[in-house]
Amino acid sequence: MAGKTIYLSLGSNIGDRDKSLRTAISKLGEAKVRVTRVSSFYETEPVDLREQPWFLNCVVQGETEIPALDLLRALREIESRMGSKKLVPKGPRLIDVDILLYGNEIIDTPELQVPHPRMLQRRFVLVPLAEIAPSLKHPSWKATAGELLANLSDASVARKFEASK
Ligand code: PH2
Ligand code: MG
Ligand code: MG
Repeated sequence: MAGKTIYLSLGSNIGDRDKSLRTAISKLGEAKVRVTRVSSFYETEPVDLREQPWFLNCVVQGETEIPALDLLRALREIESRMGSKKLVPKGPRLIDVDILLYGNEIIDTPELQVPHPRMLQRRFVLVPLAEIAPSLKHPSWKATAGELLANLSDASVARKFEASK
């Protein structure tokens, strides 16, 4: 069975952010995700709730056979096993793994909305997404990821992160 191509957004703004992103990526197999591409890591200015530390964000492309809601639960499992706690909505966290796209599907349930409803307004999502999939175009979008980024009005900062070795 051919799997669905999925895109995930990963973020961390507490503790060793770089390590947390790498650990979460290495655990995606536990959620039955085969990782096919990983973007660079970007240091990004917090949006929505602005009074919090800057994030490290990246986007992962993968393939999976499991249904979207099972995937969501498996990703939550990874977050909580890593010790991540969401104390404040949109606030600081050790690791956040969000589903951006699940194939060409549109999902609109209380628990899960795909495409992620705010993804096209967010530089911290579109910069890494356009890096690994510039010509990606979901059927509900007017343009490709690269074109949407070129026309994005979000003025928040997203700069490439160079890990200290
Ligand atoms: N996540 C949020 C809220 N704000 N800002 C940035 N830069 N990166 C994030 O991952 C992020 C955010 C809620 O999940
Ligand atoms: Mg999030
Ligand atoms: Mg989340």
